[in-house]
Amino acid sequence: MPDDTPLYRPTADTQSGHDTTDRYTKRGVGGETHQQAEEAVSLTTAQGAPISDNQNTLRAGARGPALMEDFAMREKIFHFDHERIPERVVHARGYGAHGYFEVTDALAEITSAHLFQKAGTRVPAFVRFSTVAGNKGSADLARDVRGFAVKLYTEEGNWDIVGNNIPVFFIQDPIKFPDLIHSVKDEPDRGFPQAQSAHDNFWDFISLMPESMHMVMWQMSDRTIPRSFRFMEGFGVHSFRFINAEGKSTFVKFHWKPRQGLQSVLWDEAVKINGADPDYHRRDLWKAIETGDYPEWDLAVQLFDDDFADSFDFDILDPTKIIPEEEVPLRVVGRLVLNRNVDNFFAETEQVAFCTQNIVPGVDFTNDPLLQGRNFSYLDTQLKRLGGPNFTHIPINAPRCPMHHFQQDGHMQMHGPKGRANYEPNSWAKGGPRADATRGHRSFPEPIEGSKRKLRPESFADHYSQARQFYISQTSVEQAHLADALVFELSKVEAIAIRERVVAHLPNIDQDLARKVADGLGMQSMPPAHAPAMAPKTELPPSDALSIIRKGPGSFRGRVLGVVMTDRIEDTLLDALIAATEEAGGKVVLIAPAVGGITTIAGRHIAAYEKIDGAPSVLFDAVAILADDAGAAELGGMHPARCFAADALAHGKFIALSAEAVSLLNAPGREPTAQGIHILSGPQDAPAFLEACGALRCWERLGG
Ligand code: HDD
Repeated sequence: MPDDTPLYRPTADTQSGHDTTDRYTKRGVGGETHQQAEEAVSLTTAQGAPISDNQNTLRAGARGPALMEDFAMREKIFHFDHERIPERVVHARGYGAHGYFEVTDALAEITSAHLFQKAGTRVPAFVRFSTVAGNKGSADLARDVRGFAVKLYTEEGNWDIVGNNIPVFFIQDPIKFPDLIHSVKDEPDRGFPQAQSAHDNFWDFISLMPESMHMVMWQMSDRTIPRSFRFMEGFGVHSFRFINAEGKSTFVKFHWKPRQGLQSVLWDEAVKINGADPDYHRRDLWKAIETGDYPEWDLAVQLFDDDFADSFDFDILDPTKIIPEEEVPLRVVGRLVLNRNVDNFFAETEQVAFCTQNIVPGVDFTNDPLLQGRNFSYLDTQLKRLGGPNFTHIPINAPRCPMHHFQQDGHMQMHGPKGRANYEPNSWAKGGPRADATRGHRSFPEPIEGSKRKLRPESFADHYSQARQFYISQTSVEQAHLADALVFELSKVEAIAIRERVVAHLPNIDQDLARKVADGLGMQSMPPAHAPAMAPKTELPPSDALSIIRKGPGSFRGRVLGVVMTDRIEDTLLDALIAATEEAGGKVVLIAPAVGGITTIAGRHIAAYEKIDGAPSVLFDAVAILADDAGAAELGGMHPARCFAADALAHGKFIALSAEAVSLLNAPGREPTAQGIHILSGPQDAPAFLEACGALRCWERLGG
């Protein structure tokens, strides 16, 4: 029977030739429009069959049922239904980029690693930064440790340095890792809080684990609210070994030092950034790379021998301890440059599989128990997450050097080995690869003796000395932030006994810190100090290397100036600010009451990057407000503009104002004559303002 229902056939407007340029590149911040027009190609199924209609499911009659025979629709929905893979159990939220690692100082006498034989050797690298506790969709500015995982694609296999932005860890034994992570993640009965340690379960666990106290000091410092991935250090944490051609072992610790300098945000900024731009860190890295401002890190090593290890105050196998830079100096041996964003987030950043046991000849493990446990865990987790043993076939995980082995089959096998030999030894003419005693990885033949027991060595028993050393190494501003962070976190803990148990550890670190936290919590009396397993040493000297502020960059390079502008502003002033910022190696983001932009006094139209509501001052390293009297009045009538100014002031930002914009700071509690505020009388004042911005924050205004 003819089906005479009138047909309306919706079609997609995908090929109509609209010029949909990228919001970001459109604005000329840099880079080229990367969505070049592609030659039209036919849409096909995954099996390659061309598809005639991508808008309508096959139907029996115009208003009849859908037919399961529509293989194109079924394949599309089937694939969609299976798009998600399990997120990482920790470090689920992360962001990656490609680059390279270049050796700047050969280490041939220390390690036989091919990579380090001569200066100038370059290998491709992929780095993934992450938070630890939050789920994949959590906000970037959670107070949390940051993962700093580096994969080096060397000529002798992939070498993964799976580190953090903190050089120590919470626990000494891997058997406690599931407990640590369970405690910090959302509580199982209620499913919250997400991505934060400020809750009972975490602090309950911590209060019962004195070995975590050193890490807790780092965690409560501004290290866990970095301004950007670009401004963080990275650490391999454990002691590893380098082995040279003669088989001699040297202990080594790895440090990544950002050439951009260190920088963190204030807690109040972190809270607000999470609302204004939950993708702040990933956007920052993506933008920097997209605009050619490639972040770089030096790789520095601390090298030491058995004699130092034996004489060191602590056990070099204990991952809750650092070796102060003053005791074993850093030697810079290479640089890491990130210069290419991923093409596809899932294929690369999500599927990348880091494994601590990925090392190369010339590098070896130590008996750090945490490292030994990690070597099991990472391989195991990839099986679950990536679905089978062939995850090394995924391009981001595949070595860039030749590999030959007899492994075969399994889910998603991508290799097609040829020939008959799939075992070794064999006697076939083309018998395949053989172990190579000369080039192959050799473990350091460390003599091992002792009885098989579950124990924790005595040399791991000092839990407070380095916690104290960290605390006394901070500037007074940083010490105050650390105490405030403890007060904040413990104020979210409901069980008073847990609060008290945490505070009871603090006198073993520093009496003053303990008092500040107890007062901040409004405790009636100080709980008795926890009895330490080993008396803390109070004589460890402060180390400048442990402070962020003492390692500031002293330059505005790589930083961002937010400029609020209104109609009728002076062209020369705006141009001078932009020029001075670029001269200093920074970038400008233009903000206006409407995103369409403003018209200058000379009649020039200038497009804005942001509407003021979407660009609070917490997103910028320094700010400027350019307005004439009418513009200042317009801004004064806008709540977001008033908050912009008030926050910039409260957060110690360097602020530049046109003379007329001063009125925006003229309110009770706002002091336009305070330090760090530059009133620009003309374009000639712009360079001095940018020079001042190199200090990044006017600590004096914050009482520092
Ligand atoms: Fe871990 C992921 C760093 C202890 C078990 N870890 C993971 C990542 C980083 C670290 C950066 C994310 C890698 C990526 O971006 O994909 N982990 C550390 C550091 C530790 C540490 C610096 C202490 C020094 N981890 C640790 C222990 C265990 C694990 C003790 C288990 C016994 N870590 C894992 C894991 C993860 C992981 C479950 C989750 C996803 C993955 O491995 O690939 O296996």
